[in-house]
Amino acid sequence: MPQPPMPDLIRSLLASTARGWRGTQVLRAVKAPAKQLVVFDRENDPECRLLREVLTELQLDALIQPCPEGGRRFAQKLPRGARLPYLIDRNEDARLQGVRDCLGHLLQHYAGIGWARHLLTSWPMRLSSQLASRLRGRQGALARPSRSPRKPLELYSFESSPYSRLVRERLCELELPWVLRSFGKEQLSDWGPPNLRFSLRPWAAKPGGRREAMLSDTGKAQVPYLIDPNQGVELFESTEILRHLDQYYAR
Ligand SMILES: N[C@@H](CCC(=O)N[C@@H](CS)C(=O)NCC(=O)O)C(=O)O
Repeated sequence: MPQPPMPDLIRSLLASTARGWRGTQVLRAVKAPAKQLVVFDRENDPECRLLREVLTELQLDALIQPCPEGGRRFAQKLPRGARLPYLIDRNEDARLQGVRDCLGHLLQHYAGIGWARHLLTSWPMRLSSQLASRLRGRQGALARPSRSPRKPLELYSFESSPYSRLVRERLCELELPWVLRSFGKEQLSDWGPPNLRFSLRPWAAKPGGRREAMLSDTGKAQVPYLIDPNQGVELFESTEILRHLDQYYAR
């Protein structure tokens, strides 16, 4: 299977390393809200990254509405001058902007640890997230001409996944709405690539977990995994997913 260009992959790996691989492990799988969370997001924005890391760590799904620089598709739905990330939580009738308020809301309402937002938005967090953004350059930051899909796409991903980041960047540049299916590691033996788990024993998915469900549906537990209901396809490999997005949605 063709791999993404090595320099690109290495810079993605370094970006995750700059963040200490936050957004990898599910720290507390919280109860899914009845109504889907909506996040207006820019993939390469340092503050948006801090919010997405917490989505992975709480195993929360969300509809992502990308707002790259120069993009209008979703940005025009925001109130004038609103800051990213921008979170809509219809369960609590809440609209929050900026990472402190968005994180405070998620951590308080879904995990009961609102106080943690001070830690998670402290200057070392912000600085290392800025470094991660620098390492990715302008990827995932600028809008490119695209066709709007009829239905949102669906992507299984966890925040630090170096391969999934490449796909998320393209979704952002093309302003394609997508539902994040949070696929953080559910146990220590999930760490590592799909064919080389960092575990001495034969790997088994966590019973009742998301890897177990994906394995039984598709025969694999791997991300990125894209479902495109508009084209009726389900794809696993990052290079194939990027090709698909360019073919059907880039202008
Ligand atoms: N060749 C694949 C590699 C994908 C890959 O290694 N994904 C890792 C995460 S970055 C994975 O699925 N690990 C197993 C897991 O998380 O359970 C691609 O280009 O998409």
